[in-house]
Amino acid sequence: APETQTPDYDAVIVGAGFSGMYQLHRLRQLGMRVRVIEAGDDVGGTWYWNRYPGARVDIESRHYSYSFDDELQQEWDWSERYAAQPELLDYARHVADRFDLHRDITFGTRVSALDWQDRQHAWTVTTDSGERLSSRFVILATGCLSVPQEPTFDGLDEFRGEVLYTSRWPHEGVDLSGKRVAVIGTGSSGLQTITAIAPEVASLTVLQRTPNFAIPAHNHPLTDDDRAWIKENYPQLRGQDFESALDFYVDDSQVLFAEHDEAEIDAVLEERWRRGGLGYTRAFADSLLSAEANARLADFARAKIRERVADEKLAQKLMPFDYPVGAKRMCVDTGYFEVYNRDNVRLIDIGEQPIEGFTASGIVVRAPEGRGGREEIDVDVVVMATGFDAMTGAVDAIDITSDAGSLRDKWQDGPRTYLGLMTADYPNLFTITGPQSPSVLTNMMTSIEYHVDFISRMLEKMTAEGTTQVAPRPEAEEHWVNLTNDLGALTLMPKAQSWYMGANIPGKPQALMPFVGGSHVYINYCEGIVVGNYHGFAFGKVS
Ligand code: NA7
Repeated sequence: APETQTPDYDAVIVGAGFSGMYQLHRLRQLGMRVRVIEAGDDVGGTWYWNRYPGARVDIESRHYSYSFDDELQQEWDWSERYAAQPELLDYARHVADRFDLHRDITFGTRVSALDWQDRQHAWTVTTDSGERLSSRFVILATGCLSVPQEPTFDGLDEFRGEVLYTSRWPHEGVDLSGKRVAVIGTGSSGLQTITAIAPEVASLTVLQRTPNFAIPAHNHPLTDDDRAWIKENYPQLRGQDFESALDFYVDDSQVLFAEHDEAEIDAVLEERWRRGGLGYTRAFADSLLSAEANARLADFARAKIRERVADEKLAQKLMPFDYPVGAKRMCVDTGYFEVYNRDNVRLIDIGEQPIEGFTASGIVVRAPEGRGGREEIDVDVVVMATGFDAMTGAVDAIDITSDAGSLRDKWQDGPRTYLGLMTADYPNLFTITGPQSPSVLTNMMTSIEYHVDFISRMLEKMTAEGTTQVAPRPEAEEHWVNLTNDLGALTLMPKAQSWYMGANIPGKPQALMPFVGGSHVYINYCEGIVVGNYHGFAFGKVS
């Protein structure tokens, strides 16, 4: 083909979750020719795949929903304070119908490779169905928690029961009632699954590697009055979200721990606990900076576990001691700890009783201390709630190449980006909520909308100017990488073996992946860059 040929598309978007859907809508508004390629058979991303029992968003729906269209937010009724997965999937489908998105989405197809053609200023996009197409821009809307971690265990292949992953839950046909079930993993997915299934299964064995902090959700159905209030106040609520450190308003404290007198501290924490949810760590301005402040938050949360679990030894096992609150993703629960007061539920701390492997009929763990030998736990179903290759996993899953070589090689010691949006030497390639942006610490919806708008504004400017290529300048990227790492090092975040650090994936480089300076700071920084005529980005034209 002649080298001056116009690419097939102006933009290819990878993924039709909440990022890809909104990005498609925005680029259509600019009159661009867009194709979305989605691995699943429907829209919804996270909420398409993660259908396990009890799956629910842990940020209130009035924050965790699109703000970009007032009619959309006025017409949609949330049934609960925190929407459950089926309702979120319905919402995604509603948005797709409302904006007629389906016609530009290819479902059931994965992008396997992206190769930059420097002379044409276009990407060659290869899919797993063998299709090849060319596109001026590629936008990875592939999600931060979308590539499951599937740990291997000795003998797993021999196990004759069912193995289910929370992250790839079957669309139908699962009935756990009356079955003997084991759950491996006690992150958000594990906690939600355990809480939901405990009352219906015959027996539930929870295999816990690391206990988690969980803050009550205080979920409840919304009344008509609640909904009317939310709809009336959306303009103000959304405005507050975009100005908040977490991209959802939780009344961030501006007061340092040391500025409180002793009597106030418990009252402050009790008040945060009463409100519930992820705003707990915003109780002090320095909760994630001061070890002393953090220790107090941790003590308080542990005391709550003690109150909720009847057996003191069991409560002790459920308490996190080894890492700061917030340095691993906190969970938001609806009766999790109380589950352990049930007769049909057993906790196995795999620090004490490591998993030795599987047999045809169950899991083998080391026997409890003092007893020697091994113990076999017979189960019908094993649920793996073992997490994801976070932030970089979905980017690295695609073979991305340019004249500079492979992006996997460039990122082998950890991600290198400018603003979490682009990476030097790979022009016209964007990551929505990419590594080194604040996203996984924030309300994804707001973070997504900000990134989509940023990208769309940039492409609009390029179209107006007739430029065909953009990439970060290496020195701008270097600066951003250093800034992100330096900020991270000031916090308590590196003190946990977390997926934020890449620590959950064997062999993954250890680097704090999110930008921890707060979303409000990040947005202001990015807006400064826009005002500075996209400082740090270099634009070019096909010659
Ligand atoms: P998470 O938070 O990564 O949780 C995964 C859990 O699985 C966690 O408790 C892990 O223990 C455990 N795990 C992982 N691998 C193993 C092996 N090999 N053996 C035993 N236990 C293991 O994922 P989730 O899906 O729960 O939540 C992801 C995000 O979704 C969440 O943070 C919210 O943002 C929503 P570990 O802590 O690594 O010791």
